[in-house]
Amino acid sequence: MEKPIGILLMAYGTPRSLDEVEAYYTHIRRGRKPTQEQLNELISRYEAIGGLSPLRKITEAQAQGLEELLNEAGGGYRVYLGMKHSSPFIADTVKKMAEDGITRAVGLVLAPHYSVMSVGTYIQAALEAAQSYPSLHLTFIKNWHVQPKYLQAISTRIKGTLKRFPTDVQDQVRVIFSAHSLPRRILDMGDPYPAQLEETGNEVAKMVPLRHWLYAWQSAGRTPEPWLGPDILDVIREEHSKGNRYLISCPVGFVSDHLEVLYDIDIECQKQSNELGVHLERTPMLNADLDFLQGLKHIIFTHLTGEE
Ligand code: FEC
Repeated sequence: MEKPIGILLMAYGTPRSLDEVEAYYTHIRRGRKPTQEQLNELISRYEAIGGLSPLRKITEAQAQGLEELLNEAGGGYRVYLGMKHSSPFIADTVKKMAEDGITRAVGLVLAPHYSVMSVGTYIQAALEAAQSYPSLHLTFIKNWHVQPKYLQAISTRIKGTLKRFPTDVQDQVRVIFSAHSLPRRILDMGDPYPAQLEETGNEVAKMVPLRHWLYAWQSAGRTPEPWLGPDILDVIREEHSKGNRYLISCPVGFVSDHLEVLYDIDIECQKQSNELGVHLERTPMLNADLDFLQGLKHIIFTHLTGEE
């Protein structure tokens, strides 16, 4: 029997319990332990969203759903999950693939936009691990921010979210497309990340179609160096000062419900909007919805047939 093609599906990862938060945070900080104050602050954010992030369960459902879709027309594909900051770590998953005898594999990160500091670090972790297994031929999909089914899935969710506003104000609603902020020094490296966020937003805006849309960065790290702006909280305040009272947050840089959406948008941005008297709604995340997973399947098939 022919060996299956392996799909190395890579995701951020999240702690399995509050006891694991310290190790997780230390890993994110590349081995530097957080202070007790930083740790308590992060734990309190997990508590505010119900104790833990749903990210792990959603990522697992995405992997399972994708494997089923890929194998719809017969077997031949096996999806392996590898996480950046929690187990199963990317390196362990690459090892497992090699031990299972996989010789051809495709790496795909569950984040649409490429930055050397985001997707680039996942690819680096996988490539480093793969060096020990020369029989494993591993190639990568670097970005998929304008893949039509992904854009369509976002557009559908914006149309649904617009209906939550009274009919007479729907043409005034402004959509804020956001992605995770990164240190501003990526701009000196000519990083494509900011341009890719705009490409996604502009394409979706054409599809819906939208009259008003803008861009923001969210969830900037708590480090002293400058991060990409404008921050979404400032954008909401700015829109309010211009008299705009109806906003949709569309966090296109993420695909799942998790801390950066459930806390940063649903709690922090919502609190500020309420105080200002702004009506803010958020588009539902793609999670393991079929329309999105069909898009991932398409991206993988296109990559494998060399059409990219
Ligand atoms: O739900 C969860 O448990 C996990 C949510 C989560 C996602 C996520 C995605 C991205 N991050 C990116 C970059 C950075 C950089 C730093 C950083 C720090 C954190 C911390 C937590 C955290 N991130 Fe994250 N990120 C998530 C969670 N992230 C918790 C630590 C506390 C804090 O700063 O809030 C700063 C590292 C440092 O201190 O040196 C940089 C990027 C993404 C989107 C792409 C991707 O998914 O990989 C970029 C989900």
